[in-house]
Amino acid sequence: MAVKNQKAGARPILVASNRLPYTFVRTATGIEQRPSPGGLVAAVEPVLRKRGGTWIGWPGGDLPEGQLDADDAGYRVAAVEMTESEVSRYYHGFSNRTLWPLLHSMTDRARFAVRDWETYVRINERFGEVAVRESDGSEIIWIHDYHLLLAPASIRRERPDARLSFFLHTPFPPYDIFRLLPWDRELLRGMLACDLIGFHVRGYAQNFLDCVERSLGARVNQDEMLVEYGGRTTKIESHPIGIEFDEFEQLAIDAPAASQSRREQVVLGVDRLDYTKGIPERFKAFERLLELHPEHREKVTLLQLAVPSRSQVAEYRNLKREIDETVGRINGRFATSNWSPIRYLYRSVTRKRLAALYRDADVALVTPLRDGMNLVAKEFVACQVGPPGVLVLSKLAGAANTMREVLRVNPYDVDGTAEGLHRALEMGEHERRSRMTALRNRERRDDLEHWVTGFLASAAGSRRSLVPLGDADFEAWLADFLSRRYRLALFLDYDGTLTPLTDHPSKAKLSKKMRGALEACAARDDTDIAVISGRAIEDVKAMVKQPNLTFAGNHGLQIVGTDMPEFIHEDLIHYRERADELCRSLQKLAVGGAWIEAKGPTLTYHYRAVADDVRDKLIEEARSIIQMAGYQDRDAHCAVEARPPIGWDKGRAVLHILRTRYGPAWSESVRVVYVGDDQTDEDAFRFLAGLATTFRVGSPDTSTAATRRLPDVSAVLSLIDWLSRRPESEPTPTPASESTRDSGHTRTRQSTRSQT
Ligand code: ADQ
Repeated sequence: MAVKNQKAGARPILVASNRLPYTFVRTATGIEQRPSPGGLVAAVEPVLRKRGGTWIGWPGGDLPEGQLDADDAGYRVAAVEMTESEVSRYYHGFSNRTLWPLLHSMTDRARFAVRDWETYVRINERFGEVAVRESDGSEIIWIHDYHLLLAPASIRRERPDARLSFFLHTPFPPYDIFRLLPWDRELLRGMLACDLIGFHVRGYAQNFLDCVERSLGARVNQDEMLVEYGGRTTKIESHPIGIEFDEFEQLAIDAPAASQSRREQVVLGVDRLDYTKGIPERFKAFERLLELHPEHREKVTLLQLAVPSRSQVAEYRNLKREIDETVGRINGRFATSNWSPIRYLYRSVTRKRLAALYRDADVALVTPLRDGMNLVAKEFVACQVGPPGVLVLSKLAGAANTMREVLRVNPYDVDGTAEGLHRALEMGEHERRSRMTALRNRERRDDLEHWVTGFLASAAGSRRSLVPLGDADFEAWLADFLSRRYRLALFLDYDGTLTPLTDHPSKAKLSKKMRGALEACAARDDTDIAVISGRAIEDVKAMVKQPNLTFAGNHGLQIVGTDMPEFIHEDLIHYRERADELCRSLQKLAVGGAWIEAKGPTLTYHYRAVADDVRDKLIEEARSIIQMAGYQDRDAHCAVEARPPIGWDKGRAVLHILRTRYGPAWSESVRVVYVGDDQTDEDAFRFLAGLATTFRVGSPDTSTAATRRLPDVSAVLSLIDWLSRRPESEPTPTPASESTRDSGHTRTRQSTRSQT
């Protein structure tokens, strides 16, 4: 699709944000186009005007499809349509009632509703579809903000090579807060589909790195701010947003002078009406100022502008009421016949008017309880073209990270904020000028253009990747866990873990290197290896061909180990004949490349070679035959497994091995590492949660209960190789090994070897 106004040399941009820069509202005279409120539009719209491209977003409800016309803007716009109920669940619901408070660390305000989440998923998919439709593949796709955390993944699925970047305008909270969200991992995975993720400040970026490492098991390099997940590397950067400094400054210069000479000092507050902005707390601090410093009475006025925002959400309506009441109370308490302490305007004003108010204010009181950045602080500074005013800024706004010369306050500390305000009102001209000059110089330099250019240069720049997984990673992940006191019990799945997946199980042979690493690891006195597979036990033994290992076949229904008695699940006997019968019934579906792997008491229906158009039908029939035969059907890689419904899985098999080998107190002497790539390994990951370090191989798009991820079989090889070279453990007799000996089950290899 052609892109208008594209500047020579610069890649076109496709911006996706919840709102289009204009909201289309049906009025008595037709459809009216109104600028959308908020910092995002103020920040990004001028960029598209300059560079050209496409903006996709929600037009605001009243726009019939195909009627969008923003030609004047100089860039294309494409609407993402939503029904009223979708707006209610995706926007008012999940975005504003769940994510907004959570991202601002206001956990007690966050509401979690499954249906809101489901709609959020659907709308993000829709954004993805429109982006894919509008993109010709050459653009930098730039997705904005918390409404669209999943959209990158849906674009990436269709466009594996897209240049995808994301900027979050809110804070990103610490791990302990983000993980309250029942869908935290899905959102993190959605974001990691990007090549670049930008945050306002480094602290938010670090919180994000912490979350992806701890919640997803992604590989993170904190120094280089890189994340590797599912074979893709994402750069994480901080890009503090700026404002159109020159434009605000000019508006302030041009604005008409105030009509009369003022006798009062003016303290200005400008915000969207939002509980994160700390408006009631600000009023209370102002009230405290009047209590502590009565000399300001009748001499200072607080002028508060608030743009109406999210009034469909009950909390915002309640906030409005609270603010109205607080203003009434304070004015009632202090007003005199010719002075009201607070002037409160609940409406939007033009930029021109705003610039004049900024210019003429003596103090800007910007006290959010939490804010991604806060543009008001910067706009105030840009408009200080006359005698300089003072900026009192919350330390909890992102802006406080760079705007060092402000008077910093903690908005939760009412007395402290009142004192900060007092100091601002009393500050002498020299100090005001020194502080304001430094602030203005920085904001002039780090303006909006600087932010956009910096972000887009990074988005267009070369893709980075982490150095291949290696010893340093394993050292960091496992060295403490495997401290020298413990033996290692290493559990390994076979297909997809020790060998890459192949089109037929017989082709999945161990590589020479993998065989060597396994041998080296198994040769250690302090390490026991068990291979645990869905294959029949004889089959997996024949593939691995190594003595001294334990083998578990049929997902652990059968186990043979050098140091333990053979195990066959007692209920299996009932299933041998039934499995033969099931095999016969399924034979009729062994067509078009499908085939049946008979594994004694279980079997697998393989459909990897089956053509797409008949696949679903065959799978459905196979499932139904398996269920009719009284078996459980389970998904495997291009296959359906038929498993006896006897409540046994890889997790239980692992526990059986551990208890039999090392006794019931095994966890005091043994450390468990489990590596697998399959759905059936998830049983073990869940079972071993808290008891082992578990690794899921591949499959970045599926959720996992494993502690960490490994991208592929070669990473498994590096892990086993590292395990074979790690420092020897120094085993000491433990109660666990005593009880093992006493119980007569078996002896640990450690005691066996020390006797030889
Ligand atoms: P917002 O939460 O919307 O932005 P903020 O950065 O303060 O907050 O921007 C508000 C914008 O609205 C400013 O440009 C301001 O001039 C304008 N505005 C406020 N009150 C107004 C009024 N009464 N009339 C007219 N205009 C008014 C989100 C994040 C912020 C982040 C921005 C940009 O929450 O932390 O700074 O995005 O990334």
